[in-house]
Amino acid sequence: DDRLPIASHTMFPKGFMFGASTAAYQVEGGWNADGKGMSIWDNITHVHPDFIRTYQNGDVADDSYHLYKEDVKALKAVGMQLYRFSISWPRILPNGRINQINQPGLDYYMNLIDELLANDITPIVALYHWDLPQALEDIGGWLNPDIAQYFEEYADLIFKTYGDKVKWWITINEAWSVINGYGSFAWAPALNLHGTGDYLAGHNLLRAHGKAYRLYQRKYSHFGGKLSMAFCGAMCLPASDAPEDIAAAERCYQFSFGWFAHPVFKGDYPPIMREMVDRNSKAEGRNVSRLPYFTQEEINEINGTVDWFGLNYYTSMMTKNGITGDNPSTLRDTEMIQYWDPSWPSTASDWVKVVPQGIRVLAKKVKEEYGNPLTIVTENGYSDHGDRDVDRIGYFESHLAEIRRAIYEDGCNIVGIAIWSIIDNFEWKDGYTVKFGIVEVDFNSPNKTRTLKKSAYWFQNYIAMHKLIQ
Ligand code: PNW
Repeated sequence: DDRLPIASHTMFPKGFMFGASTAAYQVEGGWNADGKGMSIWDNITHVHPDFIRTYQNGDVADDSYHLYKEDVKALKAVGMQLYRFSISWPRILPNGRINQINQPGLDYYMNLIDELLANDITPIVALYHWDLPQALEDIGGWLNPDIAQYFEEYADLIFKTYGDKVKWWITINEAWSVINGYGSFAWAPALNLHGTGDYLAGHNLLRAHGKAYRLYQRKYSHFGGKLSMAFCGAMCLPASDAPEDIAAAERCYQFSFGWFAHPVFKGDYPPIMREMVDRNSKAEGRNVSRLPYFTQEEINEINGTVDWFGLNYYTSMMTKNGITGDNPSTLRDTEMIQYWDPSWPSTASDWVKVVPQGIRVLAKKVKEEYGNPLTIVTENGYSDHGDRDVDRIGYFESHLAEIRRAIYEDGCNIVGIAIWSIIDNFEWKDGYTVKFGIVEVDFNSPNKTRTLKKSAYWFQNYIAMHKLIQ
């Protein structure tokens, strides 16, 4: 068995892949270069600079639009085997629709992919990491049912252009984060339609994903690629052994990871979600549930549309039974109260506490819920203010240890990890002051100089040791 441990459980199985992630808006810059259109992040940061705590934006960022070869050099220097990046929809289709194609945008990603392949680095490509064309937001964005077809047409162009070179695809990165842009002020477009807009956006995200998956099956299956979504949430740990807290943690899981994973693996929303939102909607005097229904045709289209599980994990939350949150809201519908255990170390991100054991609990849950799917950890990382890189090493070492336990002791089918992130980048509302990179970027220098941190050298050794023994 070539998956047997090589040198005890301190090492990963043979063939385990190490890599790193980024996202277009967070690294590329070139916000209006060569015919790129506006995204909702260009728009919100320009119209409302105070939306970002530091009044910064992604106009230039790491300038990866011009310096992508430097990124590939950094990946290569560390020994990374995977690079997960995203394509900016408005860089390819400036108004979101297929009637106008921006050739320099297509060329940019072709050059990046070729550079990766020339360096033996496997690309994992996300079609959507939050930077919706503003022109589509102007007609409702993810609230508009037509977006599923716009997304399908965009996906068609991307699969056609890069399908022979890219075998690992993610349609939507973190639908659960995207919906928070509609249900809160957390991210663009910051509509704050809590308990309504979030469910509508989620519904159309799932419809869009289903259409893109079926399209690939119909037209591009000869390329042999594998499609996924990247799923996220904070892992929900029961606050006590009391059955009502265990049930609350289960609801929490189903209202985050389950919201999107259950439909794509099993055809429809988790039954508990259906039940709670329908019940609350009725109690509010609504004749239409705030959680939309799929037609039978949509269920058929969405059911069974992931070939692998993209698992994003940063942190966990203690969860107990109780009612809190705006009325209406997904939090209130879930009937839970959450808090951080005071013993969990903090990071520079207010929502990330260091809870390595959570990733093992999550991986086991994924195995049990969805039949042990092929899994890649598509994000995992630690933030600081440029001052705690040694703690970043501790974070990775402890999480990798839990992933090994998930593999060897729980039998989870995890075959790789792409950490967040290879380089410091634009951390959304936290601007550039919160840093996730294992490579430092000097944002004040004209050529955005990249310098390996200690954590990058740690990974370099770690990966080199695996290559040596394997
Ligand atoms: C990720 N959660 O978002 C994003 O994909 C990245 O773009 C981002 O830079 C990274 O986190 C660090 O912030 C997440 O609640 C948002 O568990 C929320 C959660 C997880 C990931």
